[in-house]
Amino acid sequence: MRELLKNYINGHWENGVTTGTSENPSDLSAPVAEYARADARQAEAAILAAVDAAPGWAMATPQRRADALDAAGTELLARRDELGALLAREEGKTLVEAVAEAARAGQIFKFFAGEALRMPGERMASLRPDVEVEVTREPIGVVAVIAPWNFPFAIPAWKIAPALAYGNAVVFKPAELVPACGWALADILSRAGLPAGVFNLVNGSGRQVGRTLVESRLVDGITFTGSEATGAQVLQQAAARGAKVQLEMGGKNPLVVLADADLDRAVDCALQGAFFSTGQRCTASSRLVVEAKVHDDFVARLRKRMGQLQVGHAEARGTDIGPVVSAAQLDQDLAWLETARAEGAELVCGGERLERPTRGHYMNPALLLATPAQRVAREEIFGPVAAVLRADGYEHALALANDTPYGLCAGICTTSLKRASHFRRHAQAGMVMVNLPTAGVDYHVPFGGRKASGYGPREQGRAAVEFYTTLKTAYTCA
Ligand code: TXE
Repeated sequence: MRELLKNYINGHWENGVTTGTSENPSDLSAPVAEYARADARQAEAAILAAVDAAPGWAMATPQRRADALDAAGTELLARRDELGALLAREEGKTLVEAVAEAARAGQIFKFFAGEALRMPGERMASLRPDVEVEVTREPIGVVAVIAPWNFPFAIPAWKIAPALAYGNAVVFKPAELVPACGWALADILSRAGLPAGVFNLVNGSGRQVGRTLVESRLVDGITFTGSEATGAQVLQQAAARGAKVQLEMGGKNPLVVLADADLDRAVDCALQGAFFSTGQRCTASSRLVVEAKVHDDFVARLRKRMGQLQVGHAEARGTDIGPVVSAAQLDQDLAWLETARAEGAELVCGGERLERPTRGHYMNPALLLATPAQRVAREEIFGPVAAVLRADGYEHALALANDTPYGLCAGICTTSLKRASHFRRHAQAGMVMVNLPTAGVDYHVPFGGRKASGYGPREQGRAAVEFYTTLKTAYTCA
């Protein structure tokens, strides 16, 4: 019998109310782990543990916080290969991508270990004589971390690390498809020198565990990444009780390709941005807006490169694109291709379910020629599917790029400094890329979007301080 992966509540490993199995999307005959599923009562116990631990952690010295985060970062980095293999097995991204993500999570903990020592503040002269004003930041208290499945190490890391660095206690709920990665992170944090209750893990359903975290009056802040529909519910419930909330909900990110672009580079950006990580990235380049003069050439070159991609087992050498994460997600991706056909979009290539030596959720990346009003050009698919839109010229391309309810990331491929600068200023997105894929970001700068892509302060980098702290203005008369 394999070890049951347990929940971590108040410094103890606990069984759940039921158990679940975590699947391997590359090989359905080789499940990843059995794990303990918590219910609402256990989620409440984790919240109470965090409430008890929060004041002590808030007053812990910056050095103590930094040391704990540094220890977690060191272990993540040292074990990147093994953790990457676990991530590839459970989520299906390739080994190369998965090892890089495990390392990224380690680097994020290291970054916030440093930030723990740099809690910002200001001291000013008052408008009144003999009075001084001091503006400081304090932790918000108990933070619920509700995470998605597509980056099971990096996204929890960029939420948990700043929460702890700035003195908050955490209750972490991973997505149901990736409980073993969530457990591995908790296992590392359980050895990092945190007092009991400062960090808690509860695996379980969104409806029970997630909802309990969102509705509890004892939770001061909720940081969520996931679908727009769930995000909207989280926002409503959190707002109803006045909790602080931060949401990241995906995108339909345009990559504009102008006629003056280095076309090979543009094709690289599109290939990497749209299809790597099986297209399961909120920053995926899912709308390719191509100037008419190079449209056909670009599509032909991209199609050729797509034909060379190896779709296969996430852990196999030479695999470029791993499987889709789950049966439901694969069905959803294939249903989108039906919608595309019904709407009149033209399938250039791909889009078939694939058989491989092991039974898994394999799919050939798909390229569509679409028009702006079609749903495949407007809604997030979250799979290896990209839609090409034809633009008459730069102004039209910019208008198409901005014609979306989302605003996470926007990219442009051009050799014109003038166009690149104009696009940087006028793209309605939280992040802009020039001659780069829309996916692939640094961890020391803000991450997040506008419009339907996000709500609340930005994540990552120094901007993270905004969500995880609250300001205090103190006046002192000598
Ligand atoms: O997301 P959910 P799912 C998109 C993508 C995908 C779709 C569904 O299109 O096909 O969302 O994926 C928890 N109260 N993205 O079902 O439901 C849930 O358990 C509190 C885009 O995984 O939004 C999980 O931990 N929590 C995306 C987290 O919320 C609840 C990344 C996200 O789950 C809850 C992932 C509730 N009522 C999916 N219901 C991106 N933006 O990158 C669920 N949860």
